[in-house]
Amino acid sequence: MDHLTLEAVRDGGKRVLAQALAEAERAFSQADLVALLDQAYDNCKAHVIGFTGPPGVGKSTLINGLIKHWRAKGKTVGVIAVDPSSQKSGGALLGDRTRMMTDPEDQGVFVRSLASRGQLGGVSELTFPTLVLMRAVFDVVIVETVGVGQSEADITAHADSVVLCVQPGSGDSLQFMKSGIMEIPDIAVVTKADIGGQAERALSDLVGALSITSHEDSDYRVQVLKLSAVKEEGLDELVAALNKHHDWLESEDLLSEQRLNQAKMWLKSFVLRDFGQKGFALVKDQLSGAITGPFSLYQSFANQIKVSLIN
Ligand SMILES: Nc1nc2c(ncn2[C@@H]2O[C@H](COP(=O)(O)OP(=O)(O)O)[C@@H](O)[C@H]2O)c(=O)[nH]1
Ligand SMILES: [Mg+2]
Repeated sequence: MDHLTLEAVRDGGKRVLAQALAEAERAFSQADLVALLDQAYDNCKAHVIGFTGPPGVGKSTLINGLIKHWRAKGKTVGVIAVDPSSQKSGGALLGDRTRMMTDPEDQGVFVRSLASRGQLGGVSELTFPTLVLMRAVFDVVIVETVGVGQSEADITAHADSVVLCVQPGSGDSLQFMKSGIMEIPDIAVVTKADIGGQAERALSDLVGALSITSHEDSDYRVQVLKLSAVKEEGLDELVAALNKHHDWLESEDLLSEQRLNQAKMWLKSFVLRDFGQKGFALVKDQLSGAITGPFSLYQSFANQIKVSLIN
């Protein structure tokens, strides 16, 4: 891959992007790729939205509906589907694929599937370079994970806005939220509102749960709504809620802060993965303030650690 610039990726369509992502997910010791990723890090243009909630709640169907909505408005969309279970079963992802029916000829929508590698930080390590590149290319980047618990903490760290999906007639997500296992979302939606009375009940349960757990030290109020992806009802309202949250993040200057923290978290977990606590201790102080170019910084860290450990 010779001197692939961000402009070349933006202009090259899905084939060039897929090629760059494949390299970024394998390794990025090549100077070209490091430069590309750092350039992408500095040129984020997407609103990154995470969707969370138990399997079957309707996330993929909803995402499909939103893709249609944004494409109709001329916005480009990238999707990162993270599947913790696919390593073993190989099954869940296939289900997602069949429901995410995007037009392969449409250069404005792109789906990347990633299998997470086990428990500890696996999602973050894999997802960060992919996320950085995709958010420099698309107007909207969606991250969907399957499952609850650890993967949800990861998604919160990666997204600007987090949407929790709750299924009518199931108190699972509410229990998670009440017990503090799960991060508080920015927007909570009751899916499958076409089912009827149960959706109303779920909605009031959600409002109740969110009134006892709220974003501390923040004046943002979690938005709660119900929708039906199948009937295409409530999607405009969700998009409006997402825009409202994004505007709030911008007005509070929180977007750059969140992205800086993501970069630091990734650097930490990547250094720990490659060099352990002993290696991390050598470079830890360099992560305390502002950082630039996380991918070249990783190279610099790796070199510093190797030199120190040899001497
Ligand atoms: N009635 C109804 N069913 C839905 C709706 N959205 C999704 N479903 C169904 O719920 C099941 C799981 O949906 P899916 O999007 O794969 O859920 P995910 O596992 O959270 O991604 C599928 O059978 C969908 O057809 C909806 O708005 N109304
Ligand atoms: Mg799904």
